[in-house]
Amino acid sequence: MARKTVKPAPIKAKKAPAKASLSKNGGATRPGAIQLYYWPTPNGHKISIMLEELGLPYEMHPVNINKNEQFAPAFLKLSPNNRIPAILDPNGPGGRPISVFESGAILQYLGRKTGKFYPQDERARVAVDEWLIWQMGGLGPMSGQANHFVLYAPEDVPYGKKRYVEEVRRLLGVMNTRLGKVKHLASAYSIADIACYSWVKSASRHVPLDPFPNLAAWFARVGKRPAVQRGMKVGAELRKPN
Ligand SMILES: N[C@@H](CCC(=O)N[C@@H](CS)C(=O)NCC(=O)O)C(=O)O
Repeated sequence: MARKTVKPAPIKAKKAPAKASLSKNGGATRPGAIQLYYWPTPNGHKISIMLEELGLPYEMHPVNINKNEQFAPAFLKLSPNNRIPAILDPNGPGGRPISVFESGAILQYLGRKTGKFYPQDERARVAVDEWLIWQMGGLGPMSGQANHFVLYAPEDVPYGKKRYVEEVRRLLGVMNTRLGKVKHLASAYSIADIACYSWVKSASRHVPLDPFPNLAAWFARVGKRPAVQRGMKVGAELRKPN
């Protein structure tokens, strides 16, 4: 593992804004290290898993979304949608720095940069893109809404709970059917599997995986990968109460 957590974070919260600005290299302490702006959530885990899979040097900057740090002007320059994750790669195209927001775009960027987990063959790439976009537009947002209504909504909204939990169940069924035909979503292990893993884990809090044996087998198989285990642990300490 080539990760380092950089403290203090170069990001200041909305409520205590921002003399802080990001330097050209995003606050890198090691030359060339990818700067990961992150909180340990399912969307954050996609990128920590990918970086662990790639073995690239990276430095993690916590952006505490419980303290509104995602609204800090310095962070918005990297991630105008005020959401984690985002990365800054000091060695982007042409050897110049590049920042990327949106977890799907980050996975594709890192896949293209390294030639790993994102095949160049067009048919294989289309399959990866299909399941990646399926995760970005379906499994992620619907599981996020299910989490909201089941765990965090300030009032009990049975209709919201039912609507999103049932949609998550439907999506897990779609994945189960696919995984009855192929070992991984796009046949070979790819950024599509990386994108889905943390969201299936999250969804399994509301919808047990037992009725979906192909999905459960995939979840166990992917979860055994050492890089997935390391990626899921990145920043776990940040969640602990002070
Ligand atoms: N489509 C975005 C979604 C990112 C997202 O929703 N991130 C959450 C954490 S999982 C966040 O930053 N939430 C902060 C907020 O809601 O203000 C992506 O995939 O990068």
